[in-house]
Amino acid sequence: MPDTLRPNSLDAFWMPFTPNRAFKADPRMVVRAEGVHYYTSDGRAILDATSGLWCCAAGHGRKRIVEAIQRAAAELDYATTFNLGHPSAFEFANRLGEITPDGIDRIFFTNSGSESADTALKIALAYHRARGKPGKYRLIGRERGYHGTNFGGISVGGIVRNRMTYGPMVAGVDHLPHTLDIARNAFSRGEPEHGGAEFADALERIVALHDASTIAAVIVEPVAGSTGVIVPPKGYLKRLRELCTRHDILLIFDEVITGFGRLGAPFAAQYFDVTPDLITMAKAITNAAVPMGAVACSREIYDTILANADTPIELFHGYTTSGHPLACAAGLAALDTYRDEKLFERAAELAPYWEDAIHALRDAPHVIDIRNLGLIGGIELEPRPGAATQRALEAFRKCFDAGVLVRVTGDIIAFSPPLIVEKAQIDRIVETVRAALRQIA
Ligand code: PXG
Repeated sequence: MPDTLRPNSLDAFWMPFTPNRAFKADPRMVVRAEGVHYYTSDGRAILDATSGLWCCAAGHGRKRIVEAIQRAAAELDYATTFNLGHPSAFEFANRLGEITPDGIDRIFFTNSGSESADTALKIALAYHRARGKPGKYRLIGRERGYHGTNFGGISVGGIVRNRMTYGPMVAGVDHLPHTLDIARNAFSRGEPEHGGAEFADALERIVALHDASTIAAVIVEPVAGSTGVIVPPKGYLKRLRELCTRHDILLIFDEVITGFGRLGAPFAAQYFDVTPDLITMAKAITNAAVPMGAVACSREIYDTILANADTPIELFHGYTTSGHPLACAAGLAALDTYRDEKLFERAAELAPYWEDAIHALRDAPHVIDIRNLGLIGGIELEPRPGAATQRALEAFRKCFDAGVLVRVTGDIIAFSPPLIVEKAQIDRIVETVRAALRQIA
């Protein structure tokens, strides 16, 4: 690394979800990005097979978005949205409402996926209270769910390491079983065949245990990303929707990963033709050029909370930078980019090629399952005896050294290439992973 690019010390920055000691002993630095590539401090191009962190859907360094941010910063650097307005926040909410499912178009702005998850849970509770049903307070998540790192999100989330350190979680939470069933569904192409109804029917058991009159909401990722790409079995989400409706329980889709074209439709809700009551989003909402998140709510929820408020402020919730002008400008430019370049359609067209490409790794060493949907892929490796997660970590390093950035979680290699990826680049990702798997023990 040239000296000019090496910070004096790597100690001060406490890196998130990173083995700090290992990283700082052997750092990987990127200093520039454009299109589907990062460029390292030593001048190498790295093909980004993860869209940053599932977020740069249109690829990196998009001029239209950069210029929109520059203009916004020069014109209105900041304005609160507490009891004061600025046009781009309203405009962006309207534009988001044009691509969300019909009627799910009341938009609350946050700054991240974690804040979106907690916001959605709070809105669900406020809704039932506004309807005179404050007894509906339980929140139902799912094993292996990821809804960010705030207390609400880790409570409904299902990742033990994200929870066990942090003491009592939010009270009144229960969990559905996760839907990964490698024994029956290994190497499924797209939605797995087995288990849809039975995994969803687990909600009936939770209802039988607690009674529906105590349950506010169910929150799930339509496709679980962080815990290694878990694609819902056929019929699962439809059945979950039916059960929630039957029991007067709100259904929240956490679309922080699946939103903005990842599956070839604006949201997973449209892809699966299942309409939740609330949708959380973040990441690609601005192509990740400025941090932002949002929660889209049904009109029924918004109208009920507004109509029944007993104080002028209807919802006691919000963030200093909710609807920040730079984020709104980036978001509007991102939506223009997605629309004009037809990137959601492009993802849908590329999905079969992507599916064939990653399933070609079935015979590569250590592979015990391959999962895919839209432009998402996951390859599960057999854990090395006594050293779980090591194989995937080594594969990650080999791929990076060979110029391809993948993401690993446990013993799973996860992919979410930018929606602008070319077929030849998909081939390169797959061949790089194959070579990496051949090199590791
Ligand atoms: N919900 C879902 C479904 C997510 O995937 C969040 C909420 C939280 O978003 P913020 O913006 O607060 O990070 C996420 C985040 C990974 C990985 O490796 C995925 C996420 C974050 C970090 C790593 O898969 N998703």
